[in-house]
Amino acid sequence: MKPHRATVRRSLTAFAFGAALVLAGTAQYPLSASAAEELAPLPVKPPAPTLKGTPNDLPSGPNVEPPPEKPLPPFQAPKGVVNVAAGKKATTSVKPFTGTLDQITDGKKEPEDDQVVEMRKGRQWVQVDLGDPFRIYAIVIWHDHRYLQLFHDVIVQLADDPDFTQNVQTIFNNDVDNSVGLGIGTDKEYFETFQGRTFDAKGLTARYVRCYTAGSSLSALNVCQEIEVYALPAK
Ligand SMILES: [Ca+2]
Repeated sequence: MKPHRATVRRSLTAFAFGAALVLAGTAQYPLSASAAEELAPLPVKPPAPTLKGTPNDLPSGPNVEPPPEKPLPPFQAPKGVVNVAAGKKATTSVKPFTGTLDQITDGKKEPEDDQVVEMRKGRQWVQVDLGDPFRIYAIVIWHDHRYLQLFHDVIVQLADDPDFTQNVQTIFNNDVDNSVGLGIGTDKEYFETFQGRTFDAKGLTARYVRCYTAGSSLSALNVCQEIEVYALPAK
């Protein structure tokens, strides 16, 4: 008995669909990066560079990156990421004595004295509550680019709770002697320019972002101008 014409058509359709799946399967990995998450330069609006110039006696050493001679190339992140930290609530380990907490996420990071939030010396942190969990690809932090300097014990962490006890993930740590007590860091100290510093968060999901510092090569005080968090909604 001959198969009904509709049955043949269905079989052919099923075969074609199956073949398409096989083809898609073989190309899955290159496609997932380019189609699902096509990369684009991070949409950062950098501030103006400082006019104060480069000092002659900059610190150096095996754990110090030399200052960049030209602007760094833009960080590549999935197309569509936005700064989800803009206008969000910031908190600090100690009340700032200069500036206010809303300045951490107000979008302003020019090399001007009234755009730097200052806290007392010691190990301090600045934290942003994104309000919801996000898939975070990049965190850009400007501590203080008025003067070229190294910030000590820079540790950038993500977590699910404001006390940093749940799902804590460290994405940068240059505390090489574990003076902060969060583990030995293997990242280098870096000179901060007008580009701030971009930390690769690799698409990790979190609601809270925290950054520690313990002074800089110029001052024992702790400072922060802006924290930007480029992310997509959590899946
Ligand atoms: Ca600011």
